[in-house]
Amino acid sequence: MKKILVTGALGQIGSELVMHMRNIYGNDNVIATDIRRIDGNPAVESGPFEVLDVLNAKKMAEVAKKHEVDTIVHLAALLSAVAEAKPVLAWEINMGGLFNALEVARELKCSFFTPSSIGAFGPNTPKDNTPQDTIQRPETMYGVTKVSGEVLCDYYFKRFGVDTRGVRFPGLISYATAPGGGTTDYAVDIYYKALEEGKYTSYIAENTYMDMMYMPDALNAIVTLLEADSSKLIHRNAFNITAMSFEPSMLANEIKKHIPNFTMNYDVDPVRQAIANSWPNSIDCSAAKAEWGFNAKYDLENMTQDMLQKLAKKLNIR
Ligand code: AKB
Repeated sequence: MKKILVTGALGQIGSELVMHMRNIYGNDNVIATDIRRIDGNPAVESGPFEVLDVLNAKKMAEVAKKHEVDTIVHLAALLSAVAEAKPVLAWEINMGGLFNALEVARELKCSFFTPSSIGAFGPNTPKDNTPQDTIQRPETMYGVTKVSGEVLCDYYFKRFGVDTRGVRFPGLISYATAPGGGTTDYAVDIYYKALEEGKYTSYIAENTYMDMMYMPDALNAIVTLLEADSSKLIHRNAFNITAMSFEPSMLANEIKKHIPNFTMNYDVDPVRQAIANSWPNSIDCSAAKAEWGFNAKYDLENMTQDMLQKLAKKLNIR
């Protein structure tokens, strides 16, 4: 039986992952933690919740021991655009938090999952069909922490036998919880603005392709990798995974099929555009497919249909 501690549980991935895993493993077996408590949040109300700052190593160990966890899903981190604005804080949180979580996993012999990102690649990485094993010299602090995190997780596996696993997430799109401070966030914002105002100004330029994935596929990927047979894993930290790659106008055209009057224009943000330019156009996820059966169900078409339907309901828009 798994008993799972989740850090950053009220963030974009965490708030949905906690509910997804509580459905699978039982409410009491998923311990949600975050730096702040948000009363009324389903992840807070439907099972155990603890306030936990990931920089507080002592408290992290205490919470893990108290709940006798055997698995840690470490999500707390700053995303790319915020990390670029606050690089020192990003290093502290992304690396300090990861180190503390790995140490708890080592002490308590826990399995461990933490996400990496397409941000772990850089301008001299092959841009199309980016291989699983390739050049990783990112030029953002976010990317630096993601590559360092991958290497550190591999180290904990080889040196201490901690069962560390991870994926390089593309931009994640969901209707439940908004992302905060990422480069790919435009692909979420656009749905809100399309429904609320019928128009959107993209801060990412035309012809900028990035990989994306709908949240249900991301949640399935985490659970499938955590459950995967260890002996089949050649790679660990971290697997390329993706569901689709598009540029902003392709997303706008898909939305127009449902909201014909929707219009889009561009006001490019140089900081986020530079980050996007340094990332791949599309990544190759054949290693994830071969080693643990990764499979994405949603493409641009069925994701857009589902997003608009669910978001309209959430925003009370007919
Ligand atoms: C971001 O844009 O920072 C994230 C990511 C791709 O890691 N969504």
